[in-house]
Amino acid sequence: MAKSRYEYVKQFELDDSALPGTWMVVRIDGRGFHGFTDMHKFEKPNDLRAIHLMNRAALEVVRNIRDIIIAYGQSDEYSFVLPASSTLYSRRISKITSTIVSLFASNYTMHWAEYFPDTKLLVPPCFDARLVCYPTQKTLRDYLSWRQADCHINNLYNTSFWAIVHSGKTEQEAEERLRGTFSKDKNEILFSDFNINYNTLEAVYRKGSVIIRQETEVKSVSQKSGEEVVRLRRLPAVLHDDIISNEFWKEHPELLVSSQ
Ligand code: DGT
Ligand code: MG
Ligand code: MG
Ligand code: MG
Ligand code: MG
Repeated sequence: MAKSRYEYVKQFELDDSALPGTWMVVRIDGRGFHGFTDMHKFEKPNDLRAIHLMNRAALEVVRNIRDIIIAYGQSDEYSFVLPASSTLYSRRISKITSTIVSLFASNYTMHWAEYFPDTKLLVPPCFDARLVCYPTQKTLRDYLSWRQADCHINNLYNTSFWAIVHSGKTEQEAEERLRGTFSKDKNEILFSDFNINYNTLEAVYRKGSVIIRQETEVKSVSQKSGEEVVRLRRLPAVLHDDIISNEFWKEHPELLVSSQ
C-alpha cells in the first residue's frame, strides 16, 4: 500500500530501546498515596486489605506479562523484573513501562471492591512508573535488597510510631521520642514499652511481598475419560521471603539464569 504524505512524521519517534543484555526493572508507585490512604481510611501502620489489593494487581500483571520473572512490592510500590534476555516489545522502554503501569492501575481499580467491600473508591488511583536497566546479577540483587531494606526501615519506624501514638501520646511526641534512634533502639522501645517482639510480627509487614512462578498442582477433569488429572504448572504465587540473604536465591536458582 502506498504511504501517505504524512507518514514521514514517524521519523520523529525516537528509538528508546533498553540496553541489550541488561535486567530491566519497572517500578510503579502510587501517586500521592499519602492523601489517597488518608482519604480511604487505610489502617496504620499497615492495612492488610491494601496489601492484598496491591498483590492482586501485581499478580494479574505477572499472569499477563509472561516475561516477568520476579516482582517485589511494599507500601504503594511494586517492582517487576524482566530478564536480560527478554525481547518483550523489542525492549522498548516506554512501551514496556506504560503497559505494565496501565495493567497495574486498571487491575487495582477493577479489584478494589473485592478487598474494600465497605469503602467506596473516591478518586481514580494513579501510579507513576520508571524502567531502570541493571547490568549484572549483583546490581539487580542490590536493587531488590534496597527495596526490601526500605520496607524494613519504614515498617520498623511506623510500627514504633503508631504503637506510641496508640498508647495515648500525640504524633509530635512520638516523633520526638523516635528522633535520632537506631534500629536497636526502636526494637527496644517496642519490646520494653509495648511488649512487642518486632521479629515475630508477620513477615508480610516486615518483608513485603515477592511474586515468583512456582510449580503448582492444578487439577482438572479429563474430557475423554472423565477422570481427574493433576498437572504441574508454573503459576505466580505471593511469598513474604527474605530476598536480601543468599538463601532465597539458592532455593530458586532459575531466577538468576537470564537466558530463559
Ligand atoms: P508520590 O509517590 O511522590 O506521589 O507521593 P506519596 O504520597 O505516594 O509518597 P510515597 O510513595 O513516598 O509514600 C507512600 C504513602 O502511602 C505514605 O504516605 C504511606 C502510605 N501508605 C502505604 N501503605 C499504607 C498502609 O498500608 N497504610 C497506611 N495508612 N498508609 C500507607
Ligand atoms: Mg515519592
Ligand atoms: Mg507514592
Ligand atoms: Mg512509595
Ligand atoms: Mg494499537
